[in-house]
Amino acid sequence: MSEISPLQIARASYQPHLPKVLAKCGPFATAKKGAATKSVADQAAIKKLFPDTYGLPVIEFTAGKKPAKAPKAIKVGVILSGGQAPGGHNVIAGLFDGLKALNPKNQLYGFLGGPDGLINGDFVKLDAKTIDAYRNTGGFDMIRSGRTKLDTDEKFEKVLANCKKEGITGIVIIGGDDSNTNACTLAQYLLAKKAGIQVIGCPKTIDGDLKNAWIEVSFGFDTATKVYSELIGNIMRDANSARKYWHFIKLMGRSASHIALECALQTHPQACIVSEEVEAKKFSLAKIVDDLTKTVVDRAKNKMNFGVVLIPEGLIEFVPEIKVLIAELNDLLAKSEKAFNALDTVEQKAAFVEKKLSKDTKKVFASLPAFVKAQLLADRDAHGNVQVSKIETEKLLADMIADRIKALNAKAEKKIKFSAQCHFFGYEGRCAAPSNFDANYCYGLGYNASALLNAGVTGYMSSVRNTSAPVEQWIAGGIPLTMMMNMEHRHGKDVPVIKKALVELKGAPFKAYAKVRDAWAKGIEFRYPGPIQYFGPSAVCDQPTCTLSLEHAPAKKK
Ligand code: FBP
Repeated sequence: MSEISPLQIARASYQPHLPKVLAKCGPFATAKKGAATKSVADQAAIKKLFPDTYGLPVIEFTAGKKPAKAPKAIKVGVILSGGQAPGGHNVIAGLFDGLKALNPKNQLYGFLGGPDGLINGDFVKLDAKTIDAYRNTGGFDMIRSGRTKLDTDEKFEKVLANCKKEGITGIVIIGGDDSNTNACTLAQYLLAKKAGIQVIGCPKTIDGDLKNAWIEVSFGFDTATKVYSELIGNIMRDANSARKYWHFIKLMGRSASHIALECALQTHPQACIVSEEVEAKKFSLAKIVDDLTKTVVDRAKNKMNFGVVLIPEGLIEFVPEIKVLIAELNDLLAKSEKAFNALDTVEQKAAFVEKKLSKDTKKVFASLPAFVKAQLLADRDAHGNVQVSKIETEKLLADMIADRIKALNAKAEKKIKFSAQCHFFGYEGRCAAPSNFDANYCYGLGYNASALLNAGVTGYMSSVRNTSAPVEQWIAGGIPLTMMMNMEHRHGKDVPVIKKALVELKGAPFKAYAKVRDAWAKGIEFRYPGPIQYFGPSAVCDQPTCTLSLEHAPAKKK
């Protein structure tokens, strides 16, 4: 094991707080069941696909008593699925502690490398020593993660066989919307097979797009946005000190702009593009560049040749004409894969696709700089989609603005100075040591999963709610996975999936930003959140995100 830093040593002894009911009754809390539920949309189709798990009630844990005799010992498997998010280890630690509180003989199996571990039967038995080494640490390195989908009967059969072999009767899947969609399908499959194996999901993703009326936030969002906001604040100080650069900062978030918006609310940049607004208002790339150029020019008139622009990673796919271009390219590359891959240079590849694109799209493609063309033509992900994190949107915008300024300067007497620096913040935040919020939230989600297993239910997502209040007031329970599902058209087929939560233009976080953005564009209203604090006054250490506070602000008394 490598040397442990002083902070890690101090942090290892942090005991996360649990929602009151779990702190008091442990995993023996009573599962109070509400009324039957329905899916967010497409009820008939979802009911047909999930006959055994559709309509399950919402669960809220209330006081319960430890039985005189410990429940029968069980074996449970856990996987981490998808992109890393701060707090994953604490979910496992909470689950481990909950299982041991139920019966010290309970065993937790960590399946390695995500879903692949479950499919291939590749696991480690997690013991107290291993768990202790990872408490309150970032990363997923305890059992690693993977992006393989658990989506076919063939894979489910292998999972079932591996569980049967080991005598595992519970599976906890820690993942995002896709992984929890798969958890829902697996739960239905195992019920139909009368396998006696429960499946519980836990909401993970820094992107913050796995949320709804019942799941207030996915874990990792709090820590990751705090890390990015610290870095953005540092850059703002630098920008305001040197007064010579415009910084273009792309922020992770595969589709939704929650991360960029949260960071904007924390730091007050000159501009933050919100992809959902771009799509709703059909802003073209030219319009986005024109608006940003105007901000640059207006500030230059006031001798402010500096500023900060935040750009969500998924932007490119929300710009209408580029969306069409990407769709055409995806189709084309899927159909002509062999011929395309046989070409050696990017120029040859670009010429090849240009011949096959529709008239308008060809113009759009031709207007893009060579490096973006190359990135758009690069390898697709496992699902045949362009990998947005590899497209340098920040550089694209900076270059296009530079061209506009050059054209203006050619005609103007007084020249505008414009010099850009580009950044991409993503991986920097995904494995940070979890903030107190994420440390508590994740531990609670894991511990709560053990209570759901004890309650004998399957097809649920572990839920900890009321999270903008102090931890003691958090509410523990379970939400039926089918409740979050709807039908979506993906890769030519209608499939059941958990509905992704994009930024809502009528939602409080976007409205809060829209109200102040013009003032931020003109002035120097930077806010410096500083680094995450793990020890110290609660006002500094336990701040929830602006997004959570705004979305779940307690109703004002009239
Ligand atoms: P999840 O949705 O799996 O949590 O992953 C989110 C994310 O961090 C995105 O923000 C980003 O686009 C993507 O993962 C990057 O994926 P990879 O780790 O495969 O490069």
